[in-house]
Amino acid sequence: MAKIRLPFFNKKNDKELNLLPNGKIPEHVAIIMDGNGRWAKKRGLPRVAGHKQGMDTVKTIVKVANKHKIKVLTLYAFSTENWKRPKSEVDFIMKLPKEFLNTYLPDLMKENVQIRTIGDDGQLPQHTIEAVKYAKERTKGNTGLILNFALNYGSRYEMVEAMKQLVMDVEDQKLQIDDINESLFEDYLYTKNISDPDLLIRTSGEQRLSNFLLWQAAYSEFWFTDVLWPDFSAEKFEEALFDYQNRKRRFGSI
Ligand code: V07
Repeated sequence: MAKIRLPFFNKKNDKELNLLPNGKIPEHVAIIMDGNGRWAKKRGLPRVAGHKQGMDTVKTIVKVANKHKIKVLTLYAFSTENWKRPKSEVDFIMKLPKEFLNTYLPDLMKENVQIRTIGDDGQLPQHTIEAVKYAKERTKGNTGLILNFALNYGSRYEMVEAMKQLVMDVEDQKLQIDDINESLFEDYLYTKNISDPDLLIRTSGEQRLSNFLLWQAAYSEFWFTDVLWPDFSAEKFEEALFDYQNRKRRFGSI
């Protein structure tokens, strides 16, 4: 059988590493794209310059995910806590979905990428909602990578909303309390019909979940890097995939 070699350079020790030819590739990768503001500050630029550069990194990483036949890529773009930032920064960030789509939607169509979102998108500005809605509509027939943006997403909020809906369905006698189990609960989450993340990456040195996919990441492998999101590269992403290939997952068994 032909050996698939996917070479990349590890800049630290100049040693060439390969993804394992028969190694497993995570079906679902989730990423906390952290360090955009810090990247800008280091260069004497306004924080928003970091967000803009971070947007271009998204496109790079989508290409790599597609190349390795990853099925779902979930990106934490805006959390329910991010509203606490200065209004001018929030306003700028809310224009990024449209800017991203204006630049990249033709490419994403060619690459057969399907755009989805998780989170409470009803609270986003109308222009953001419309840009995202249009992209979801345009790409809904695409069968390649699912590019899933977490927009105004918070995991605790997601679970509380799920619980409210569950209670309503019990009150309406659509459900009985004894019907409630883990699998049914998952049907009430934004991630209904999406497998749990196999690999969760966070950039820029922080090592915490920050209210991202608390339920879904119960058995995820975690991978952290000090690299700031705007500097995150195809090579770094492949380093994370290589690391994942060398882990043993047991899901609680021995
Ligand atoms: C955002 C750029 C990446 C770094 C982290 C925060 C800033 C792409 C999108 C996007 C969202 C939906 C969509 C297409 C693109 C985006 C926000 C922030 C809110 F359909 N990047 N990016 N959305 N950042």
